[in-house]
Amino acid sequence: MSYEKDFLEKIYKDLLETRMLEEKLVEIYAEGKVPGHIHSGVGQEASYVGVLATRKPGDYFKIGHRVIAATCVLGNPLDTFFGEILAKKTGNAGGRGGVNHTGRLCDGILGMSGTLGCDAGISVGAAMTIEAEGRDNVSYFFVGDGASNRGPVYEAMILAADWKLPVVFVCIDNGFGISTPSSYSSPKDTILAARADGFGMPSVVVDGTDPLAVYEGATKMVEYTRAGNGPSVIECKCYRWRGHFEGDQCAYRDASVTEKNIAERDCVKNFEQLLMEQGIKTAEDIARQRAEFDQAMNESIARSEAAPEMTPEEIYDYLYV
Ligand SMILES: Cc1ncc(C[n+]2csc(CCOP(=O)(O)OP(=O)(O)O)c2C)c(N)n1
Ligand SMILES: [Mg+2]
Repeated sequence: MSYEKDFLEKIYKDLLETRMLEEKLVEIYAEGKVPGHIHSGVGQEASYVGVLATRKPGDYFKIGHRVIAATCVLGNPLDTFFGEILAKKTGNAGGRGGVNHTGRLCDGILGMSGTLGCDAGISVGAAMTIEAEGRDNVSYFFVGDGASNRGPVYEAMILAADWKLPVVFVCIDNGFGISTPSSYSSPKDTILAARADGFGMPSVVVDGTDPLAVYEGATKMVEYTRAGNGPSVIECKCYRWRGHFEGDQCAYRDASVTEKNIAERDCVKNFEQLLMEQGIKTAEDIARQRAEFDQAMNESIARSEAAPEMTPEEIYDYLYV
């Protein structure tokens, strides 16, 4: 497939900013600025950016606990993003939730449950809204290889299939659910894709480190679902570069495999190479773009650090109606 320059530049911007945000989270966590924890999604960005490039206004999204920077691709401003991570009133959830709670309804980002997999039903509910209102939107449900094995995901899949609802189930196989290799938890090479046929859903399996391969595979599924044919499955194969959490020693995996993935499957580095080969960007353009976004992030972090925390009295706000 050939692409317009503008499209490639947009993909690069989303890819680069997602990477830089995920790296920044690691940095500020190491500096002791984050009161909660983070799950770094460095290395997995193309899986999100490629799928999200198929979106239209009015679509709904359930992201997850990793690659939360993808919410910024969808419109989450830097100040609400960092405000939430730094537990400030300016955050998406007023600083109550931290890493897992960067939802923003005005952008269609439905937030998430810390109880993984349960949100699948919310994505189905959002799809019911789309259907009731007769829109050609879709509801994207991102789920990890580990959480893909949970019962609520299958209840959601069968309901979406029976009612032909516009849900796109996106399985992000980053190789691990905490310390359990995905090859150990699934009897087949794929996870949701292997099971999709049982629900009467089409599926694609893509190299989740190649944004254009993800986009091409995702486009087939999203077009099918958007056209009213019912749900579909996209499975992105990528690799979790860092530990499950910051501080995880990763004693359960072979460091040379991780190093090989970082050296050969770096979606940002490989895409920069492509853009330079095609004469779309020079090394100087890339350095400038990186420096500008780094400055924007640092300014947002400084504003967020200066923002107020909620008061003890406000802790109970929004708990009861
Ligand atoms: C129902 C439930 N069980 C266990 C956990 C604890 N937990 C948090 S992240 C995680 C790993 C999930 O693995 P995967 O779905 O592959 O996502 P990844 O962390 O690799 O992005 C687990 C088990 C949880 N949050 N919810
Ligand atoms: Mg995983």
